[in-house]
Order: sequence, then structure tokens, then C-alpha cells
Amino acid sequence: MNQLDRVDPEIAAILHGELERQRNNLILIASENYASRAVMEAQGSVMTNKYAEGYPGKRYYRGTSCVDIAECLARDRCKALFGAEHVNVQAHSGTQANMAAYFAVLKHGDTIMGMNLAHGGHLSHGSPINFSGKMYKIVPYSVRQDTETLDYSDMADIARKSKPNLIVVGASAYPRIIDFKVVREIADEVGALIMADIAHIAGLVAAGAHPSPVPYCEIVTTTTHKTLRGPRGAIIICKEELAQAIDRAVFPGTQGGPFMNSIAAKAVCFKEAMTQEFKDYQFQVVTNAKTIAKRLLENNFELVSGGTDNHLLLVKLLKEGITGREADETMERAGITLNKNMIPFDPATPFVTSGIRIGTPAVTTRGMKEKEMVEIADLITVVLRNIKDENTIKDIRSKVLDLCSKFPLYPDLT
Ligand code: DSN
Repeated sequence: MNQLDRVDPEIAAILHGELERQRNNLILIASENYASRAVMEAQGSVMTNKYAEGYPGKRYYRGTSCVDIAECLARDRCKALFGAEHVNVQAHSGTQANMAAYFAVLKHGDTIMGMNLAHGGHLSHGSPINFSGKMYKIVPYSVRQDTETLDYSDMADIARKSKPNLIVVGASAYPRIIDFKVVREIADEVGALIMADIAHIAGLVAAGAHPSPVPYCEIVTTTTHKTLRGPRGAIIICKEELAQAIDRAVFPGTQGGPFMNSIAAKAVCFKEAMTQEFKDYQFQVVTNAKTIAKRLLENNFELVSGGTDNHLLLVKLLKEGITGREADETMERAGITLNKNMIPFDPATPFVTSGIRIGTPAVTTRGMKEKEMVEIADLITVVLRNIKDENTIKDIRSKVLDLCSKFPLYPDLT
């Protein structure tokens, strides 16, 4: 970072600090990952200088010959990766992708059925404090209290009663496979459209480690920076008949100029995602999550739904008498970065919570496998069992540093 060090040493020092933080901590936030150097080079490139409102071949600016090719490549690669009919690669974020999707197919006041935020859904799936909950009539569905898994027959009953215009399926804290085929049957019975938000599982879907929603849903949205391991941003996949409505809802509906640097980086991400190395990585992500889950169960912890089928798990801390907030704060001091999370039927507030969420995408990118997952589960166990013992926390911190040093991150980046 020669130029940045010279021009703005203050920000340069913060970036160096962030690189060291990422290197020296176990990142277990389920929505985070480490993008490749190639992705980061495309994102931090001259493409950031270009305005390109519109779409390839139909721009409102001159000088778009290069960015047009990049956007076409990103679209074509993404279509091939997911078997999609149409894709919009301009969405800046997951929430903006969802907003554009709603604007494309709904009117103000229409009914959306979305997963309860407290049960694993997302703010943009109808939370009353989000635009989605303010603009649309929201009918939430939940997980079953006994199994803590999606209750498709309850979902069908709710759909029959509320006749939603759109069923939103997808989650930010749900550890099990989602059955998109059953959701399609429910939607067909009540005449609803489906939008699957696969932000968390997109990498797994691309690799075949989770069933794809693309054949079953009119619209599929995802961010590109979670399991998909690309740049920060989002995409919208849809059926051909919705292509124009989706594109118009993104630009000019909800966004202005696309971030061409991010679009170039998305193209790189999609190319990487077509490799065997990426497929192997995604299956390892799942194996790693299952390994942590198994070890935590052996260590007598309770997990939401009793385990995991994907890249994340949720630990219930009610029995331990620890809040999620205490746990994630102490864990951070031990060098383990994860987040507090609501568990289904949580008696605590969203700021306190009774659970933690653990995800394996980032540590798997570092090359860690089953052996390290058992070690990580044991480190987490010691922290949770000694939450007030500062000497133990310090000891875990040094063990974490030791583990991190064996899996160098961005070794040639300074
Ligand atoms: N906030 C993201 C997550 O951590 O799951 C979703 O947007």
C-alpha cells in the first residue's frame, strides 16, 4: 500500500491493523469470508472511476466499451454458474437486491410471507423496522418449537389463510437444508410468487452442497461476499419473463450508477466459483460446520435443531446461564470472532440474545479442516465454561494465535 501509506498514513495504519486482526483471529462470523487477491485487485481497480448508468449496449454515458464487456462477462458467468435464465449483477447489497425484487413484482401494501427474524429470517424479509415491514403487509412464518426446523405444513396453512403475493424463503441464521420444491408447491396452491434469498448459502448452492432454488423460484437474490467468497455486493437471478421488470427496478428504480469495480470483481468471483477447488472448498465448509457441531454436542452444549446441514450452527446458552452478548464479547477477547444471535423463542432481546452463531466459511478458506474444527470447538467450550476467568481467556488467546499462525492469510500482502 505504498501510495496509501504516503498520502494518508492514518487510514493506512487502520488498514494494516485490520489485516493483522483478520490474520490473528479465528473469524467464525457465518456471513464473512476472505475474498481472493484477484477479487480484491478487481475491486480496488480503475473500474471505480467509471460511470455506466444503464445496461451493456444501452448506457447513459460514453466510454463504456470496457465496462460493458466486464458486465456481460459477469452476467454470462453467473448464468452458467447457477443455471439461470437472467441475472442482474448491479445490485449494491443484499437488502437493495431484495428491495428491487419487491418493487419489480409487488405494489405498495401487497402481502409478503417471510421467515420470522427471531427464527432466522432477515430484516429485509419483513421486519417492522425495515422498509419491507413498512411498505408491505407481512405475514411471518416460523420454525416448529419442538424441532426448531421449518414447518412446511404450517407454512401452507398460513399461505392458504393470508394469500400472499410473494413468499420469501431464505435465512441468515438457519442451519438446515431448505426444501424449495415444497415451497413451490405451497406457492402454486395459493398463486404466489417465490423469492429465495440465498445470501448465506449461495456458495453451497453453486457447488451443489445445497439444493438449488433456481428451478423453483421466480426470483433468487444473493449477496456475493459470504459463502460465495466474492466482493461485497449482490445479484438478482430471475426467470426470463421478469428480466425487464427486475432490471428496471434496479436501474433506474432503486439505484443510479452501478459500481463497475464491484461488477468486475463479481465476474472474477463467478469464474473462481466454477473451479473444482471451489466445489471442494464448499463441501469442506459443510464438513467443518458438522464437525464443530458434533464436538459441541459431545461437550454438552445444545444446538438449535440439534445440528447443522450447512455452513453455520447456533449454540443455545440458556442452560449455561450466559447471554449471547456476554459470550461474543468474551470470545472476542480470546481471539474468536463470532456473533450473538437470537435463538427460536428467545426470551432475551435482540441486543442481548440467548445464543451465538458460528460459521465456517472463513476458517475453511484459510485451509483448516476437521482436526482444527475439533480444536476450535474445544477452545469455544473452554471460553464458555470459564466466562469470568481472565487467565483462562488469556491462555485461549495465545492458543488462537498459535493456530492462526499455522494457516497464513494473504501471506504476500503487506
Ligand atoms: N447481517 C448479515 C448476517 O450476518 O447474516 C446478513 O445481512
